[in-house]
Amino acid sequence: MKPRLLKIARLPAMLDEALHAAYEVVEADQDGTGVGPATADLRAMVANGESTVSRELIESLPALEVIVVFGVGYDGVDVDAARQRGIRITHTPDVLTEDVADFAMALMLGIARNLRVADRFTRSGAWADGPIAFSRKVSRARLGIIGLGRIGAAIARRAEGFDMAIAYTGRRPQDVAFTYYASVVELAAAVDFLVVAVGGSASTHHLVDARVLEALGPQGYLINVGRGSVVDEQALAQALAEGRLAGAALDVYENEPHPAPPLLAMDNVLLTPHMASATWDTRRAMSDLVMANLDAWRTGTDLPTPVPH
Ligand code: NAP
Ligand code: 8YV
Repeated sequence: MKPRLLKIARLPAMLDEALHAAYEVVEADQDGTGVGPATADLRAMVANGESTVSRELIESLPALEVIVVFGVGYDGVDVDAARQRGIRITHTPDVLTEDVADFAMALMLGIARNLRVADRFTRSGAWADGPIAFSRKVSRARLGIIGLGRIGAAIARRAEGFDMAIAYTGRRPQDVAFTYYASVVELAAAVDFLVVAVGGSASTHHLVDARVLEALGPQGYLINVGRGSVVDEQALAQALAEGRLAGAALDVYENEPHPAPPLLAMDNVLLTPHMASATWDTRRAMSDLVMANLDAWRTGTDLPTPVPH
């Protein structure tokens, strides 16, 4: 008989198929609601970067042994509650790094070179009345990265190819050639493009607030491929509306799938639907890693990618 597994995420069909082949899959909402009463034998759960695995949900699953996250960010999981129960957590680091870094560059180029407006300008025929307005140069500009981890470092490597002057912030300086700023405000004041590559946590909540946006200034651009919770979206919308920021390109939001409504009407804002890792290659690799972690859990071998302690 197949073991039962709780799935609280929308997953690619290729992963759904693999899960259904090996497990009896019990589906619930992204926060685990709707799981139903038969939870006593649910020993494994599959979630994603957008799922909420609360203490309450964990406590409602007496047999739970492992939480397997399809995604590198696991800020939705109550890690303390899981650890107190000895429940292990896995995620999918590394395999998505290149795609997310590529996408950060795409967002930066897209907003600076006005691709949204340019596409509309070309399609509408407005071009016949004269050339499009000038846009902003990216090569040789100053780039600030919040969170020089796997993805942040991959963004830096790409930006080196654009001859950008690279600076970063994090909880501590690293042994790298880039300029370190201990505070996000200082970093923002020193750059043209500020990229969020840090995950969600209590310590990163609203790290980019009104003060940081003020420091980035009317010529500055904000790009977010990290987590929506890192940016105060209301303050961002206000700064953009008042011309205190040049533009923003966002892949993640505080309240997904609903970007703050004022952002939707702004031409100097590029919005994408949390898709930075969504290529066939990467989603296949993430799916394989989810299955590898589940297989290891079932056979009692070392989990390939447990979350760090
Ligand atoms: P990572 O290697 O753990 O990098 C995160 C970095 O953030 C670390 O280097 C850490 O550096 C820094 N950091 C942590 N707390 C901080 C704080 N309070 N202030 C400043 N910096 C802090 O993780 P990753 O693989 O690069 O992934 C990063 C995040 O990207 C994920 O957690 C996820 O939220 C997001 N992501 C988004 C997408 C998407 O679809 N848009 C896809 C994948 C990942 P220090 O330890 O030196 O502080
Ligand atoms: C995914 C992510 O979009 O890895 C993460 O942390 O946010 C993304 O790769 C997500 O986990 C899948 O829904």
